[in-house]
Amino acid sequence: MRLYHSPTSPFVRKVMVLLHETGQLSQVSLIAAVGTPVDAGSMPLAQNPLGKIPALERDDGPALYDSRVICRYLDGLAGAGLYPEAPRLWDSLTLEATADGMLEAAVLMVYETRLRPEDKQFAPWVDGQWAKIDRALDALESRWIDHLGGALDIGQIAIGCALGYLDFRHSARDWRARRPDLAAWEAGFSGRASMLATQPPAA
Ligand SMILES: N[C@@H](CCC(=O)N[C@@H](CS)C(=O)NCC(=O)O)C(=O)O
Repeated sequence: MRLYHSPTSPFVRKVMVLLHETGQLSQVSLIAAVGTPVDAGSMPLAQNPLGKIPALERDDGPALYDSRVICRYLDGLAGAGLYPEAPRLWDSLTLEATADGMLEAAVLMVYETRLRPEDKQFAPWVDGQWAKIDRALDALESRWIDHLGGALDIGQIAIGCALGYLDFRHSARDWRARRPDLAAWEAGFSGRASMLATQPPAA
């Protein structure tokens, strides 16, 4: 299998962490891909018409995207059980959706400041994206700590990658303030071998 990859993409990181955790790294070759919504660059447009990474090429079927689909596929291949039985499954998937929503907002904030000319940037829009992340962080602190402390699942992997991306791109926002339990969970989770091996390069 071939994974279109960038070391700075938090969505790619979800897939990489899952590959580490399920012992499948040797099954996948990494293909570097770079691009943005305004310049597709080397993004895998033939594999993913949305022009986004990650995308996973398989020998026996069409390429898979997005990170949620790829993670579930790879978990199934390994029989790893990172998607528990219902009803816990619904919590795991909601946690993953929360992490992905945080990441989408966080990536859009980066695009707004990096890709849009300064005179066209719209601060209320950026603030609105951060407000989504801020509410999600509050929900994690108040409602999800028990789940995060349970057996490893896709929800934890996704949240670990989302918090890592906030540290990577939005550290000045100090997400840990007012969230001691989430900060303590992250301190432990970020020490896993899979998380250490997939840290983004220094910004
Ligand atoms: N929902 C997608 C999001 C993927 C995504 O937004 N990836 C970014 C890199 S972090 C990307 O490819 N951006 C290029 C673009 O939007 O054109 C997933 O989970 O895979």
